Amino acid sequence: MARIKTLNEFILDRQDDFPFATGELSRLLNDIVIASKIVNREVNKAGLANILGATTNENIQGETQQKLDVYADDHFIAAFKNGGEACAIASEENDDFVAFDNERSKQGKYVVAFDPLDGSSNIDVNVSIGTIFSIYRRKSDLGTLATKEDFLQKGTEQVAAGYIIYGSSTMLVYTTGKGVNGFTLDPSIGEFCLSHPDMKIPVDGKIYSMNEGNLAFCEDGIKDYITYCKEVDKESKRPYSARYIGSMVADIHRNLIKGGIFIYPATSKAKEGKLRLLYECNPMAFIMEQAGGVATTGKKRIMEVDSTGLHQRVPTILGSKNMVNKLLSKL
Ligand code: AHM
Ligand code: MG
Repeated sequence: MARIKTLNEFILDRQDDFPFATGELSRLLNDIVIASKIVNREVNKAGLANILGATTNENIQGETQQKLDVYADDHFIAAFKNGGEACAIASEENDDFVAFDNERSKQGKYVVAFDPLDGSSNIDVNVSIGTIFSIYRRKSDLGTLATKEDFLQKGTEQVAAGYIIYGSSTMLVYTTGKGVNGFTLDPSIGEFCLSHPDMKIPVDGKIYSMNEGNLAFCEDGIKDYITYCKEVDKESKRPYSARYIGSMVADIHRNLIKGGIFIYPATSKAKEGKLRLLYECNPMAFIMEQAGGVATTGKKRIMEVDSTGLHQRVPTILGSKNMVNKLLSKL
């Protein structure tokens, strides 16, 4: 029988993969794992516990927060605060970043930006959702309170990034810049186990993922590409399949495994698109590039976009190299 490798064993084996490795980053990842297991437990019983449905609060972007969003946010923040390896966090659910004001956390070398429950409008209908995280080394001095500048770094500065998908099974996928590895939660032992070593996105694919309801508001290059996806051409295996869950983590996870392109472009209604650079696009771009794919705004590499605000949005195109390059040729 093949020996199962747990995430903890994997991290110990690959300690040298962690930039500036002295164990803190591994412990930080472990904090994420703990919080994700708690969130997973709640997500799994969302229909049972009286936790479904919207709160009356709106977050900074005017979206109604779901109770599970708040629950997930609280648990991830608590894990980071108690862990002591992060000096501050920024999340989709908080207008401003939160700097931890205790002596241990102030010595933390890292800041974490995260979306606690992405795709949360899908919670009520039992569709896959996810957590996305991005880790940076702080810029401010150790021992002081973290500052906003600690977060406003380019995606190229990320030291680790990943996502957890709460799907038909729960998986953690992450990178520290040495490839991408995926772990599936075995509920019987409560451990993430290595199930998808060294993930690579196929160079080509047959899936395009976009909210085509917005197509009328997109620039011509995007419209041309979507027309191209639907054209019949046996040699290039078109028409492609349209697959759009509306949960970024699930759409990207599928395309990462099967090959495909994910597009959330700028529209005349949303000039910068919808997705957030800091805690949605940069971490997914890091994973995509580490898996051999491409991540661009259409104009430049996502990870080279200057970071100007915690909730900054950017047009997002991610996926198989040949598909993204084809789209870029039309812009
Ligand atoms: P959220 O962070 O508020 O959940 O929004 C992000 C989600 C992504 O998961 C998904 O790709 C996108 O919004 C879907 O948006 P739309 O409904 O406009 O297609
Ligand atoms: Mg989100």
